[in-house]
Amino acid sequence: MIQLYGSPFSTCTRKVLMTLLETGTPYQLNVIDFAQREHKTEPHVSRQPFGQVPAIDDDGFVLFESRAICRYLSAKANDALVPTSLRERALMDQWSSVEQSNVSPHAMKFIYHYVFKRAQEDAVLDAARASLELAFAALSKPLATQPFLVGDKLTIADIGHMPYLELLPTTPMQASLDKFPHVVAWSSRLRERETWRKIAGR
Ligand SMILES: N[C@@H](CCC(=O)N[C@@H](CS)C(=O)NCC(=O)O)C(=O)O
Repeated sequence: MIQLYGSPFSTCTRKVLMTLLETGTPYQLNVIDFAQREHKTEPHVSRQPFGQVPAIDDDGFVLFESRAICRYLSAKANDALVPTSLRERALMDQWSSVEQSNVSPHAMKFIYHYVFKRAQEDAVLDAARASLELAFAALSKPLATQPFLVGDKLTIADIGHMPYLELLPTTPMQASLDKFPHVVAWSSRLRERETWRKIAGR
């Protein structure tokens, strides 16, 4: 059985949890206690050299980096969450890169400030808001005509955005999100999936 090392509140762990649930992969979550700094000490740093979560151990095969883990888990499940055609796979990779570069770092500024209470300067939040609005405008284009980022099937690219779509509406970014109805509709569809509701505890 897949051993997952992470925290149920960590955004990156949540991507892996959703992938595990969407693929019906049996797993065991081993909670890494941040308060005890377990993420920065052995045995965790042998699994994840940067002292971060998540990491998995699949029968002795250890893997870290949430997006790589999601790809691996999907591949193990007959690539359930990856499109079959070359061009659709390329589009999935494109939107995953957008999540990694244009969404996650900026969304985390709001999440640090408003959810985890790690204060960010106003200028940092303003810059993050501008970057996120640019990303939401880009995401709106495919979402105007299809339910998911790549056609009509959930892929890893959608899953990657989920932790941010769950938490940003609890911050002042809600006002920005409201300017992008296709993003809001996509977010609602994803947030209502049974798998995500389980992760979010709803
Ligand atoms: N690129 C890594 C990022 C992992 C990451 O930033 N994890 C956070 C929790 S979501 C963490 O462990 N933070 C603690 C730290 O950096 O000390 C991934 O996608 O797995």
